[in-house]
Amino acid sequence: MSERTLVLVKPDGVERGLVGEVISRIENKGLKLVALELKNVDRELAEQHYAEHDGKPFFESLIEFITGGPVIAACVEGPKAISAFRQLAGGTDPVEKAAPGSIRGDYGLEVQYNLVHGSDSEESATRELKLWFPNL
Ligand code: DAT
Ligand code: MG
Repeated sequence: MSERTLVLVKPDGVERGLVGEVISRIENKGLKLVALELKNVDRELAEQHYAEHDGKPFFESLIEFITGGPVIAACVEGPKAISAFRQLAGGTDPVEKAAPGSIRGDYGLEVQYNLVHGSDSEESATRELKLWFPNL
């Protein structure tokens, strides 16, 4: 069964020129790109995207970060696409949690600057894809 997930290359990844690297890893895994867009994120989209984190100590800083420069948004499809991309990304903290060989493990140091986002469940993927790609 094929499923779809939302992938973002966050502003740090775009700024550092890691878009091609992330897309290569997605394609090398065998996942397919269904939609791809460079986008400036406004505060409303950022707050909706990260609604589950509203009220946490890092929320304001996270919103400023994600609205601070363009991101790449992609709809990625394949068997188990949601967990497949979470595995490619690695754990949230690039040093403490992400294994070497993962995107965050190979390229990240700080939790806020962890380069990529991937939906964490079917419910999140459906909700996030509607937010980022309303016409898909
Ligand atoms: P993930 O992106 O792995 O799904 P998450 O949903 O728990 O992680 O958090 C969303 C983002 O918020 C995460 O990619 C980076 C930031 N973040 C999470 N925990 C943080 C913390 N303790 N301090 C600063 N930023 C944090
Ligand atoms: Mg998350």
